[in-house]
Amino acid sequence: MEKYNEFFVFTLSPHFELFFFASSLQSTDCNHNGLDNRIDIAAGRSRDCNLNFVPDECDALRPLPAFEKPAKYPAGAYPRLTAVADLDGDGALDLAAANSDSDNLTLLFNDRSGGFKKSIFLPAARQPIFLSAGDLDQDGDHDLVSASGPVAFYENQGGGMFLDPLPLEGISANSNISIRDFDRDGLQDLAAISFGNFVEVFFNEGESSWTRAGHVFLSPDQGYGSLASADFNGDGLLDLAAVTSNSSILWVVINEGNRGFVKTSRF
Ligand SMILES: [Ca+2]
Ligand SMILES: [Ca+2]
Ligand SMILES: [Ca+2]
Ligand SMILES: [Ca+2]
Repeated sequence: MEKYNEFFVFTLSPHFELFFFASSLQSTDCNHNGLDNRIDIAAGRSRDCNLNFVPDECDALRPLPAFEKPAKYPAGAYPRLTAVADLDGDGALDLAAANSDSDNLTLLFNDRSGGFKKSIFLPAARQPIFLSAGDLDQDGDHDLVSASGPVAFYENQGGGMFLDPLPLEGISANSNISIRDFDRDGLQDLAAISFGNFVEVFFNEGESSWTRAGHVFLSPDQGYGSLASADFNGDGLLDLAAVTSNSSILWVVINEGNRGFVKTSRF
């Protein structure tokens, strides 16, 4: 399999930002027919196929977004998934990547001028593939968690300085890890797909203590998994959507409260 050892980061052209700035100042009668854009559309004088409240004839005049040439930053061997979070607490989003063949992480701190500072490398647990960011120890900064196989915790000491990986005993994952507060107790929990194709949720009890719950079997199809969390049924509790690489099914796993989850639908 082809390996990559560089990050490519695309940034929007400053001309695009200028365009948005200019467009915010322009008349709301973009086609100059004497009617405000919204009235124009509501009256049926103009069509608005993309529902952006701008007559389609004006959309056609808009330039397409332009991207600068990609910037390249060194990474380790076979970088896999990335996490995006403000790791050094300066208010700008940073990047981290899991390098599965060099057993390390690459950190790229945002230089706040459209680029990133020099790559920093951290030792990692064995063959990290998945990487997520979240404040697992409730001290206000984003920590990192890597998988697959053993799940490891990288404590942010502040300012983007991380401790060496600490295995999270009893937790394994064959997917990305969703870090959210699933039981709404103020502590960030972990959800992942296990090697047996179960959705597992590990509830954070504080002080590096975890309770395993939400043991929901997906299907016999093995393979890397991927999870996303959101409140799909609008009851205020975060639910999960799950897929595995050897299946063509998207599962929705509903959070029933009291740390209970149930598989409800497949697509
Ligand atoms: Ca930052
Ligand atoms: Ca933290
Ligand atoms: Ca929680
Ligand atoms: Ca819900």
